[in-house]
Amino acid sequence: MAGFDLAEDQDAVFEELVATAKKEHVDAIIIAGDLYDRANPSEESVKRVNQMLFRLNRQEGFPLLVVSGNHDSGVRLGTGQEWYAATQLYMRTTLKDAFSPIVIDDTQFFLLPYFEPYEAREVLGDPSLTNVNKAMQRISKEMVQQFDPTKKHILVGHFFAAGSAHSDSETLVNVGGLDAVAVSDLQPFDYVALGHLHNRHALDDAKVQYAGSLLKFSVSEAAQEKGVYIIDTATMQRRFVSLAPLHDLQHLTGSFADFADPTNFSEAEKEAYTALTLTDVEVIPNVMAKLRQVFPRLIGLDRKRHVDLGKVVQTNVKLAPTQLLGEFFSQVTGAELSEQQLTWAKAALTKAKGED
Ligand SMILES: [Mn+2]
Repeated sequence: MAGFDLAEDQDAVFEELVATAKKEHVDAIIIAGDLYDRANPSEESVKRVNQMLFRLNRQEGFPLLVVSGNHDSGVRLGTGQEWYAATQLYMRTTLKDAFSPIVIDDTQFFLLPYFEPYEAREVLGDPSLTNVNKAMQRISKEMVQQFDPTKKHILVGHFFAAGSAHSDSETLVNVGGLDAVAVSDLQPFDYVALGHLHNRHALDDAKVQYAGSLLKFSVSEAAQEKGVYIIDTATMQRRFVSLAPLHDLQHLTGSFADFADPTNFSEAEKEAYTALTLTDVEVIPNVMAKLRQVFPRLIGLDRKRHVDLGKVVQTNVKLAPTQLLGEFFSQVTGAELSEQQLTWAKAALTKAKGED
């Protein structure tokens, strides 16, 4: 993220996840994709993911229910899934394998990896499945036929779910060009555990839940609380358990003087991945280097826009250009032009006149 390697953060949150799973005595762990952020991940990433799966499944003894996401290569990830199943590492990476449920105790788990509409047309032999929503209606029907009425039924998926009301209008479910599954089509299941969106609050539904990412991966996620959901299959009630990151991700707004003074911040704040918005209007030489002395994990820096064009009032256009500029500047920023700024303005004006 922003050039920072998140390996130690991932390892730390993974340890918390393991501790939580042991403390809660979970019977299985769902991983709803993505496992990687690209189809061809680095050797280091492959090694790390394999170690995590090995730890959870072989060392801690948890059954795992895994589907691939849109960033994963289903083919690469799925290599070996037949023999992983021998130790209850259940992995599904292609649509055709999604229809036979995994049974653990009182529950049937339907593992549906990320899929494209063309796969649904191929696998189900139905050319009318032109988008993910239509495909999901059909997939859901197929899965319902596999329902054992004496068991609970959980769908594990990786897709964009939208709205709570189903509409026949395709435009409604293809928001922003994203093929979305209507939540109403998921109602046959007792619970739907989804991967894909980083925000666990992306959808508000009684039985459809995004887990959200384990870490904050962008400034837009700064306010989100990350963690895991514990599902009780007897009641289908879910409970969120937050996992604290090794380094938080924060977005702060203030003056350079405030940020440059390390005594204004706690150790945790200084160690956090930090995006700063400066309220200053002046040029600050070497600003990044200076702020990195306080916030070594600086991931972004911008300026608060002071200009408020709504404040511009009628102005006497017969004023000299520099006077006019000075008036405009003070109206929109609330500050006077400095000597330096006035010099720059004059130089620019001279140059512009010369070019005429
Ligand atoms: Mn995804």
